[in-house]
Amino acid sequence: MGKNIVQKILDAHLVSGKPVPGQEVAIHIDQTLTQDATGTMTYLQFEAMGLDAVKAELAVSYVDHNTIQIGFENADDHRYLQTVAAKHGIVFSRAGNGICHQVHLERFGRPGKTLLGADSHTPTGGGVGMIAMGAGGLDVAVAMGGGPFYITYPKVCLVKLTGQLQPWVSAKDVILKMLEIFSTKGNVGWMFEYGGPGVATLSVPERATITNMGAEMGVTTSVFPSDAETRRFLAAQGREEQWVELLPDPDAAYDKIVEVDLSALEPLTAAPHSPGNVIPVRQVVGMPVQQVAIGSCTNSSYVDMVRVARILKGRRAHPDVSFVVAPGSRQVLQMLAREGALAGLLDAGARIMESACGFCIGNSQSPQSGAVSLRTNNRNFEGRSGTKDAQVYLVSPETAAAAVITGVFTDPRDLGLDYPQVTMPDRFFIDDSMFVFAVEHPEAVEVYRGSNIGDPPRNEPLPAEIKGQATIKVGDKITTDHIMPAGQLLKYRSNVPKYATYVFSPVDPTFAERAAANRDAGIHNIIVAGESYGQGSSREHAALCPMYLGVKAVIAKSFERIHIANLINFGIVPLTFVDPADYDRIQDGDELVIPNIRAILGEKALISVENHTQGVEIPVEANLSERQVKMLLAGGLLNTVSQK
Ligand code: MIC
Ligand code: SF4
Repeated sequence: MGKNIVQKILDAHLVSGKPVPGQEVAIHIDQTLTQDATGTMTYLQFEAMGLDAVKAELAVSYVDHNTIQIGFENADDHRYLQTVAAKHGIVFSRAGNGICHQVHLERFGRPGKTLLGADSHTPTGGGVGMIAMGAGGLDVAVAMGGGPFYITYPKVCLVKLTGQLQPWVSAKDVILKMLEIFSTKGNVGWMFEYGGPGVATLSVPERATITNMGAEMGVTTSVFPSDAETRRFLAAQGREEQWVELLPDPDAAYDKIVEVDLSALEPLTAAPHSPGNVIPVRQVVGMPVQQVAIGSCTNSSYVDMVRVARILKGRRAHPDVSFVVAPGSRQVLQMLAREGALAGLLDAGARIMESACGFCIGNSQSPQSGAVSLRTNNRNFEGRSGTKDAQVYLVSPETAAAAVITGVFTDPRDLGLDYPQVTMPDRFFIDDSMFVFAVEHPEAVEVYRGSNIGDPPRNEPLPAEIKGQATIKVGDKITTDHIMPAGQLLKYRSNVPKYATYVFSPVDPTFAERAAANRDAGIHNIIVAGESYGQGSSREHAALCPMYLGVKAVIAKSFERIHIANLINFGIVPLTFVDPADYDRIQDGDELVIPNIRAILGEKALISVENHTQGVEIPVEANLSERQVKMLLAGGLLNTVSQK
């Protein structure tokens, strides 16, 4: 039988394992990327593992998250990143060059290749026909050193696109429609492959908007074919020779097929506080809006920005709306500046931000209390904007621009304007001077370590039994932003003891102190959670910092892919309730014992959790590969790699 695109790329990169859905396989990684917020820990771990030169074809280190630089911490981290990159042969993308996913797509994304990134939106690269996946920094460090990446061989869903987008409806509405269909949970173990006649109507940046937000559904990644449109994009980026055609075989099979008629879509929005709360814009028309923020790795391409500029041409931002624009890359910003669209945005009253993550990660532009904020980014988790009671709605650039003019939620089709026809240019403005490529004498480079940078902490081997407390019990869909918030705290990413004092602070500000006290008294901490634990970001700090506080196990109804891998990488045992109803048989603070865990972990048998407070025994299971069991016994990946 023929192969689909996912199978073609994965099978060409298979290192070991059987390409059967549900089985663990090892995949060779061609390219890696990191950003500064995950990057410092990635490279510290790369160094701690004793890995020397980079073996991946290409490794790029971006600085895009922590560019606020209030205090010395961010700038010190940037210097560490630049020097460690120079020493090991990593391409360094300087602050100001743009958001990692946007820039990587522009300058390095290649059809048919694999990309592993220490950021959950790495699947943006699927827009150009690569298998691009997010992972924790430790996994990226291993891949940089030439080691394989382990995934569950995916089930593949074909998303058959038909028809054509109508004026004022754009790629963001396609992915919001997908989120309406699939929601943010229950998709672990799947990859999405886009196909059908509608594909040819979408440019690569539009495709990238769609694959970017696949992350919100929890799929491992999403991929588009590499076709004539892909070739046109690469040619416009001066890289046509890197094009290869990549289509499914005519008799390719899929585990599921869904059809989305592009012609039938309308402007959509994800209402607070989940990207899965999708409703039509027309349901909220008229709601006053206090902030509009356009940018992020989802919607900050040249076409997105020019379209907004054209819609706003000759118009002004409503006086009640704070209007923020962050072009996704220096390339986009330079083109806007050279072609005059930037002046148009300024005329309209835009507050132009650096080409960086900025408002998306809540480290700037927090809206006023209780504000309705329309944003073109991909996540609207409660408090992520930096304002706990803000109401963040995720929208397309068109819907965002409409609200800038009117000051209220507006279906852009009701503006009564002609839809500005903006197409991808035949040639982008290319200037790679903000990259630092290989230096001449890497051995002579001295790695700079500011006082904010500490050694990555290591776990101890798994104890014979876990004996402690349900230190916290949380509900469904707990995101890594709940576990380890970012925003203003981002500057502590390289300083685990400090950052760890904020674990679970949005949910229970007493957690970190209680957990540390337990740890110091020899009491193990156990987290109890509902469905889909660990949604969202790839940040390994959501496992690393709890590990530092003495968390030994998480018992949940279900886990998200990247987070469960991070827990195992740091030696925290992920356990799943056999009967989800047993979640109700553990209360906050209960005394729990998991006897003999070390001996039975690899036996694929049921594991019993004794709840001494309630006097019950609860069966749980650990679905682990042999490799994962070894890692947990050793107390994490860092210990197993160093043992080798
Ligand atoms: C995010 O969008 O949540 C982030 C910030 O980019 C994270 C990475 C991080 O926490 O550093 C992600 O998506 O993985
Ligand atoms: Fe940056 Fe936001 Fe994209 Fe994360 S989702 S990489 S914070 S722009």
